[in-house]
Amino acid sequence: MVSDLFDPDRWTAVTDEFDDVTYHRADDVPAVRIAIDRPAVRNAFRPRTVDELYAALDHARQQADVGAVLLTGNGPSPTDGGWAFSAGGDQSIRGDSGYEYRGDDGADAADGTDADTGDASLDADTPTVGRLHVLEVQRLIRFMPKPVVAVVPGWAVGGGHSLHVVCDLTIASEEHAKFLQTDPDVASFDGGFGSAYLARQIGQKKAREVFFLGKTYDAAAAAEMGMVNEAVPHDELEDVALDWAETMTDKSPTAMRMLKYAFNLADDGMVGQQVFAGEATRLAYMTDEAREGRDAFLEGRDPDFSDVPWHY
Ligand code: S0N
Repeated sequence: MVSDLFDPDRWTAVTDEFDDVTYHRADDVPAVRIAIDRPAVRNAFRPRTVDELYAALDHARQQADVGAVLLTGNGPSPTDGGWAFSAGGDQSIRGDSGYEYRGDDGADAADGTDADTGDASLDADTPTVGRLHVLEVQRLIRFMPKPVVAVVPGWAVGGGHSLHVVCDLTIASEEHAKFLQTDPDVASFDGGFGSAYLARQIGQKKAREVFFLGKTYDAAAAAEMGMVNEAVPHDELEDVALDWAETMTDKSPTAMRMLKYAFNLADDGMVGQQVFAGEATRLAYMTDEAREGRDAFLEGRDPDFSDVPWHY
């Protein structure tokens, strides 16, 4: 079962090759749903989960006919019925230098490869360096040229909280969503988007409160603070999220892309400029002026830009 909130009549699986993530495409909206599928541990992510999230998000990024991504967590928990977006990094496999592949569940596959990675070079005797590669997922969400909506049915905690922060929009369950930063409790700290970008959203005092006091906020409080766009009844969560996707994907793809990068630009420094400028260059390549520059080079002649107006 994917999720009690998931309507199987509206979605088709893109792949069933993942273990920790489900990935579906909507039948009537150009949107995808990517969900962490470890509800028994509040959708905490292990390295495999992060790899699969990255693969699904990167696939969605490259689909020219997909205009919005819904990122969520499946539920409820088979153990106690609890709901979660994600409780962050799986503490049971956190090593001394990060989230290590080695020994993440202690199991090797029958063919001798690591059961969690499928990588023959990573076995229990191979020293590994931990990676915080969830940051690569954060960057993919940040730079993806289409909106990503965090659909929060329950707990968003630690690195799971950071994931919702970096998404373009957040919609949350009125009854079950809870937002909590435990990073300083487990000697972890997201000094990037999870904290600094959160401060952009809710202000410095409130962001410091989230991390320094570690209070739990419900969806209404999180919406009041400005880190959640809307709190909706639990049973309607995914329907409303899909409505949002439909609304956004009816709009101009170019305008949506340029707006996302424009919103990012002020906070992303030279990288933000690079991403925004890359899109400007892509648009410029579509003009007669660019075609003339290219053709003149290929034809070994001087370019003739005399017909190109100097816009004012
Ligand atoms: C989520 C909490 C508050 C839920 O409490 P609740 O409802 O009482 O349920 P529990 O009984 O506690 O949990 C149910 C089962 O789920 C397991 N579980 C929950 N969270 C995790 C987890 N993170 N890892 C492993 N297992 C988890 C419980 O153990 C329980 O299992 P059973 O039934 O077998 O006992 C509560 O569970 C809680 O506080 N969880 C821990 C939250 C936490 O501290 N997360 C880690 C925070 N740190 C990170 O996420 C890493 C940071 C990181 O990735 C990063 C680093 C650098 C830069 C950026 C980042 C980034 O944040 O992205």
